[in-house]
Amino acid sequence: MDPVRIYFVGTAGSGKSTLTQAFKLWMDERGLNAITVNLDPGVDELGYTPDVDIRDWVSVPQVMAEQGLGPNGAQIACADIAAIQFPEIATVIEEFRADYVLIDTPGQIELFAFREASSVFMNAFSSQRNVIFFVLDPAVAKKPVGLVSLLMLSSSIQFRFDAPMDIVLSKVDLLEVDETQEILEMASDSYRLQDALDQGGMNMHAVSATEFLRAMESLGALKIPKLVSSHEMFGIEDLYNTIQQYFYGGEDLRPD
Ligand SMILES: Nc1nc2c(ncn2[C@@H]2O[C@H](COP(=O)(O)OP(=O)(O)OP(=O)(O)O)[C@@H](O)[C@H]2O)c(=O)[nH]1
Ligand SMILES: [Mg+2]
Repeated sequence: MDPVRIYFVGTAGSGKSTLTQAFKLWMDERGLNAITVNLDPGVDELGYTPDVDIRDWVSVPQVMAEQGLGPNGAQIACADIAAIQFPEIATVIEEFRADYVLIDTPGQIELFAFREASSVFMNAFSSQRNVIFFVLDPAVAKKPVGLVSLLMLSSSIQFRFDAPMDIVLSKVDLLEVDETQEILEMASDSYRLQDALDQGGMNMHAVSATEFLRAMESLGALKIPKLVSSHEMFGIEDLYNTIQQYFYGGEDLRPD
């Protein structure tokens, strides 16, 4: 069967790489055939050894040295160079014949969210079985204004890619139970989010703000986040079950 590609996308430091690693460990322990792919040409220390690493084709330090660019310019140049290499990288990934391809995306989310390279990557494969997990950093998400910004970012990613997407609240081990509960409520209910913004001193009773939040809700940008702690290996099964529902009608394909 065609592999499922699972993209972990989120703002810098939200926990993408740690979750990629934890997911791989979880799958290995259950005899599932998964590989990891690093798509960040600028990362220095990943914390794990990916099976396929974009830095073997193009890397930020190399482009900075060769083209005399600063780190941000080099990131963009790398994305464009990488786009040319993606057919070859996709072939390498497909040669693993894995059932699950876990894809760790760049810390600078705009490289994935806004540049053409990410669509080129997704379309480089022979099948289109993709799922996106948008990772919320609890340090940002626990403030209502921060949460709205993250959900807007997640909507722009949903708008751009034709793939099922779920919201994941990472590092829940760092949150108190009531903080987690509050984020769950705000992220899935525009009235609750509006109240929280009001209490934070934002004038969210303006008609435009109300309409904006309702529009986000009706577009499906507000949904209950999945809770995960990679450090405690918590919530990974829930993500796995979500994937099974999208692609296998809920059937669990774990070996007996
Ligand atoms: N307590 C706790 N910390 C976590 C967890 N997951 C990640 N972290 C920490 O959060 C920090 C960032 O994690 P990364 O996995 O590197 O995040 P990232 O999104 O890959 O970061 P960039 O690639 O730089 O954008 C690290 O210090 C991790 O140890 C978790 O489940 N619990
Ligand atoms: Mg990372």
